[in-house]
Amino acid sequence: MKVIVLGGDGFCGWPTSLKLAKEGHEVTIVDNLSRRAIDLELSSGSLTNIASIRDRIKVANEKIGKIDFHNIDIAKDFAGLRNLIADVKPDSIIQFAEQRAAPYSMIGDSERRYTVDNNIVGTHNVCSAIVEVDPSIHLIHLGTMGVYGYSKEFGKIPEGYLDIEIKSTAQDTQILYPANPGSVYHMTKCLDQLIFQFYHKNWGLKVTDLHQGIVWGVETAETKLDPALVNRFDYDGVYGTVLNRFISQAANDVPLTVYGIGGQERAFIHISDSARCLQLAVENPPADGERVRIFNQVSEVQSVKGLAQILADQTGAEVQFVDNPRKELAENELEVANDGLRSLGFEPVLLNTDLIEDVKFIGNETKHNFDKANVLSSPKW
Ligand code: NAD
Ligand code: USQ
Repeated sequence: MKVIVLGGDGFCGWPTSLKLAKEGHEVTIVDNLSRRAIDLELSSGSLTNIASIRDRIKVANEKIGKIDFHNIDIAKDFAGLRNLIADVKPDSIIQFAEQRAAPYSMIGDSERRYTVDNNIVGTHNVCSAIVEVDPSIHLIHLGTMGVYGYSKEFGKIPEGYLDIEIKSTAQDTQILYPANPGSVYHMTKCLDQLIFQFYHKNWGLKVTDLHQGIVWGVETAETKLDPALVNRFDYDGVYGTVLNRFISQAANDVPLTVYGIGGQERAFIHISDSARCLQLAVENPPADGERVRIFNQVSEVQSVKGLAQILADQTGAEVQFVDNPRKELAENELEVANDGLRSLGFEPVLLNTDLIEDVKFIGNETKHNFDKANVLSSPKW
């Protein structure tokens, strides 16, 4: 199949592109390299030494399969995006290209507006370009578990839709699960859902929206094949996600920074599983006319303090409870359905000894890049 991967230079997009190419698909990466620019803006960046996009593409073509690259800003260059789609004629387009850090989106006015402009306009441009070029192209979008609000208010979280009964008519129906964002970033993912719902209703757009949990780990079978293919690994207080931060902290003898009492439960998935799920979505498009298909792309639920304890037990790291810089529930209980991807063949890898392997890799290969000043750098909101 031909696949365009928007945001294919990023943490999830790069290993997914390699995986798809390895499986024999023809991959075209589109990325404006804005994450590399934000690394400079934040004086932070990947703990691993990521190669330039030019070297990544060269080595990927030598060692893995067919991957092409185009530097296009999908929010600002609609014509460039539309023309590329018309030239490539993809079977599917994966949309990873959004500003994805909740803390970044809460720093201040310019970061709030950038996140909304970039994510909403970018995603809308993709839908609009597909409708112009060929509405049969399958759009796969990376949503987030955060659209649901992490609560058990309505029981186990279903895959995107909620069964309800309308009291006045005693009618049973289904609605899009009530959106409950916790940051401007998460708000953009909630708005993306409405864009898809409307484009499907009006133009029959074929969409899979993958509500993904927090991705952890760094390497996949493909990124290990050459140092130039190594994946990025964020560890700072803005882009670093909780388990990867804990892994980098354990590897560098820094106490694990549990925010608040660590009672927040979240869904997790390993980076290899994330790429595998994208492969399953690409190879199994929804049927013609099927409503927006929503899958929860998650492997398991853990509490933040539980994660810290697992790592402390495995590595001897110290656990430190620090003031929570975020406005969020101190504790929540979460239970999530993931039957959709499982029905396509997804078998999740659970937190296990890989964790200690990642700590060793991060400790051995990247110690010289670790900057302690980046550990407690999260903005307060
Ligand atoms: P990332 O920041 O590492 O990668 C995003 C990529 O998109 C970057 O390379 C960036 O340069 C590019 N990009 C951003 N705006 C662009 C634009 N306007 N035009 C072209 N390229 C643009 O993020 P990631 O961790 O790989 O996340 C990818 C997607 O998956 C995001 O949409 C995110 O919301 C979602 N997601 C990520 C996680 C996670 O834990 N990392 C969890 C759930 C969902
Ligand atoms: N946390 C800590 N200590 C830390 C960092 C975080 O206790 O050092 C806590 C946070 O307070 C929060 C939880 O860990 O309760 C998760 O935080 P996170 O930064 O790992 O994840 P989040 O901000 O939710 O965002 C990440 C990705 C985002 C994706 C989302 C999936 O950056 O792109 O959408 O995970 S989910 O959380 O399932 O909505």
